[in-house]
Amino acid sequence: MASKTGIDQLRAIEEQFERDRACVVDLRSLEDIRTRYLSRKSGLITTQLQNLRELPSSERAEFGRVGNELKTRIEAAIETLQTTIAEQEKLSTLERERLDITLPGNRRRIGHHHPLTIVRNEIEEIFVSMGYTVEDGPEVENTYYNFEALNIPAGHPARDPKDTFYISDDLVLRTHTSPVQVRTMEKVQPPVRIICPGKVFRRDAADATHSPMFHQVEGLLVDEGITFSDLKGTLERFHREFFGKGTKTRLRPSFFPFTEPSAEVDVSCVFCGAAGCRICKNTGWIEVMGSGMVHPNLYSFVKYDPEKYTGFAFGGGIERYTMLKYNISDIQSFFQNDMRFLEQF
Ligand code: 2U9
Repeated sequence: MASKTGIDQLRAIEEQFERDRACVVDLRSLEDIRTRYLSRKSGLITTQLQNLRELPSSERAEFGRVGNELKTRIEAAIETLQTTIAEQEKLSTLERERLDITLPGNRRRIGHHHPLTIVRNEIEEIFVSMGYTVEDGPEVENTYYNFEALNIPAGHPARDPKDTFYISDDLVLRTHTSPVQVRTMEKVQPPVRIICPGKVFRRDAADATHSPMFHQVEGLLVDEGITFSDLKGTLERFHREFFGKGTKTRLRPSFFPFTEPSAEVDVSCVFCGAAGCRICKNTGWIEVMGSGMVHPNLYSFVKYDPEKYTGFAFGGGIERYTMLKYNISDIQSFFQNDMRFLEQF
């Protein structure tokens, strides 16, 4: 019969183990009791079994059997707990990270170009295909470039402060993109073939056809032997590309300080095909641009030889071209940022 005390101690360890295992809640606390009972050096079972040698030989066999059975039960219980807790932890991780794949996704709104940008790009592409480059310049401009060098001297009615935003006596918000052409001509000798799109500013009250800021595109071609028919051919080609093959272009005499002769430019009505409608006021024609041969006075400002070179220029509003292309009746729609309008493009 084994020593009562040794066996009792094993029973006490077993009872303690039962209490401890009821408190195990996760893999960490499980590891704690594994160490507490089974650690090679200091585990309660291990140290008990090491006492075997100190027992009288008659008790050793039973103590060893009972102790080893207890060790096996504790190992098995810890293994079972390990499997159960690992399974529970896996389930709770899955629950925590559960995805509801039936939820609708977050739809990304894909950005797109503003209608004015679409038309500006299209105009640029057409002129680039004809050998033009696109030039840019300051929106706050010196009166020299905005007026003087364009044959609009001091005192000219076109400089009236009721039409122009003056920042100081000699600084304005540019009223056209023509200063970009002057700046380019100062830098390069002919041949020059450029278009200048960009913002311009005029003191106009906002209504369906006017805005104090709008966009212009102006063009300039200077070389030897350039004639009025080159101007007409260029504008005809541009309008056919922009509005469609059947579009006709017509020039009517006009006046601008920077061109001589000057001409208003009409296209055959894009709405009725020149049959006559409300938009073209039954004329069959719609005015889209101004144009002319570069005034010889301008060449002296940029040191071009007026005996050697001639050139043509033209200018139109990008808003106007966009309104005609997309049948938009109010220029203010471009600036109101109403998604119901913008999403159509
Ligand atoms: C240089 C020489 C000549 C540009 C031109 C026009 C005629 C014209 C208006 C049309 C409608 C502006 O948007 S609008 O209000 N433009 O009528 N512009 S010729 O002539 C130039 C430009 C630069 C050096």
